[in-house]
Amino acid sequence: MSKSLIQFIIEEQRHIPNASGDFTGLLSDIISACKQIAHDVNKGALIGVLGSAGSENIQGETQKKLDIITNEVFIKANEWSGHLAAMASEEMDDIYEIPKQYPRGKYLITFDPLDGSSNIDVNISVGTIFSILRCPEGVTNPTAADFMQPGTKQVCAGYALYGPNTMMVITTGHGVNGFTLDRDVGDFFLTHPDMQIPVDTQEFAINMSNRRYWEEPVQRYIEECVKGKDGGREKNFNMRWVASMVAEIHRILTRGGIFLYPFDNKEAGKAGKLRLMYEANPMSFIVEQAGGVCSTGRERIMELQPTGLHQRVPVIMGSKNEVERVVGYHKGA
Ligand code: AHM
Ligand code: MG
Repeated sequence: MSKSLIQFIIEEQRHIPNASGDFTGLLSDIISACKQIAHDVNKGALIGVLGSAGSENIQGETQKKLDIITNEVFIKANEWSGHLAAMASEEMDDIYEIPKQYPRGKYLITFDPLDGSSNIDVNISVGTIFSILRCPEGVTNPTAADFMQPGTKQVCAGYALYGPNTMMVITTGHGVNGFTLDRDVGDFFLTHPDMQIPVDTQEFAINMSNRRYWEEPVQRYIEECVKGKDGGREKNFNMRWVASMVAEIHRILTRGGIFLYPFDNKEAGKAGKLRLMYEANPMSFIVEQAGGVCSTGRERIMELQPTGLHQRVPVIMGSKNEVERVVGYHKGA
């Protein structure tokens, strides 16, 4: 039988001097949350969780019932055990302080409890994304400012994908490993060791309906992909758009590809759609660890100094040679 996710993490932590077991405990709570979310997503209409909640989040997006339920599940699974000092979620305006009755720990977590939730009512894959940071030394009552750490400071990042199989894919900075949930046993087992993104690809993912809002370098790149061999490229391209970043990045980790949610001028003051702390940074950590490249077009995503919990950034990530080509176009190559 292959390794369980917890066995894998414990063995990985043995190589870290003075590891206290806190991190393993935290991962175990995250796994419990993802198993519960997998259950709720899987039952869907049977337990009455589909549809809109009739509220909006801080970003003005309509919340689904499951956005709220899964946010609550994630918090309840993680607040009690003393591993976290605070949490921040895409679905909450401010940081979540650990309630006074529980001990506070040395980690911070940011998460998107149900990414791609516009897909939930149509029974298409969704996911949970998380990123773990260290709480700054000596801080016992963290504020949002303590979360403003660049992606290079992440201790761990991962996602759960609720698709035909439920999977968890994680990195702690030593490669990327994928685990599949065996529902009969109730545990995740290593099924996709050392995931690697091929450097070349013939598959791109972008929401083409935003085309008129993109900047020139992205217009040029996508135009070339669409024209393929008839437009100056050496190969033809295929396109995919699930509208679930987790599913999209999982496909890229599995068979390569380039994913773009680039800068657009659709709405003043927004630099694209995806959020640095909940989506761009954790996915960048995973993609880079699998040999991919992640950029805004102008900077490496993980080197950005965050300025706000819900900050949006342009995202271009995936197979190295294609991402580097788009970055080159931004430099005027
Ligand atoms: P969400 O966190 O509100 O679900 O939004 C993020 C999702 C990503 O998973 C996906 O890549 C993107 O939004 C899809 O956007 P669009 O609706 O433009 O296709
Ligand atoms: Mg999201």
